[in-house]
Amino acid sequence: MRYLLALPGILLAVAGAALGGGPSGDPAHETGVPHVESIEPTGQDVEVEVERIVVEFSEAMNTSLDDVAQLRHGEEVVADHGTWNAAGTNLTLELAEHLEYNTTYTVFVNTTATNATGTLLDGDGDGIQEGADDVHEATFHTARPPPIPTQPAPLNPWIVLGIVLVTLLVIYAAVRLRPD
Ligand SMILES: [Ca+2]
Repeated sequence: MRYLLALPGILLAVAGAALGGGPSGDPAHETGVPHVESIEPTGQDVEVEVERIVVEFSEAMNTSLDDVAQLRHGEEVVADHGTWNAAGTNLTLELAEHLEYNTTYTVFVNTTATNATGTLLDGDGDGIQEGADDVHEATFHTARPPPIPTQPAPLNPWIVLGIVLVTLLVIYAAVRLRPD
């Protein structure tokens, strides 16, 4: 009986070990090979009023390069003005205008991006430098347009006329049938 009572606990312990006991999923990144840490915004329902895209790199980058990252809508490049933080790790793309509703945008980080010492970007973050194949891209989707407030439906003139006629008939009948 004691063993039976202990069984659920043993099963939980075994399941816990199976789920959590493996090696942690984050591959060790080679130091000195830059990769993209994060890109904001991300996900669905991004506000179209978003003013900037921020690309965070794992280390100080060569900030003198042009077009390190671009925001694209299909083949079209969205106009922006790129600025780096003092540490050279964050590239901010200030957008010239609002985005479109319900649209997928892609942030491309060019394979020509290098860190401050000239090492090319490991775009897919697998720790291996693969040259022109090592592109990094991330997508997000903008929110749907807000619903247009619906006007109350105008009254059908035939229904209005019908109501008026019926009312007049009722009044007429009431007057005619009134006992003297
Ligand atoms: Ca790679």
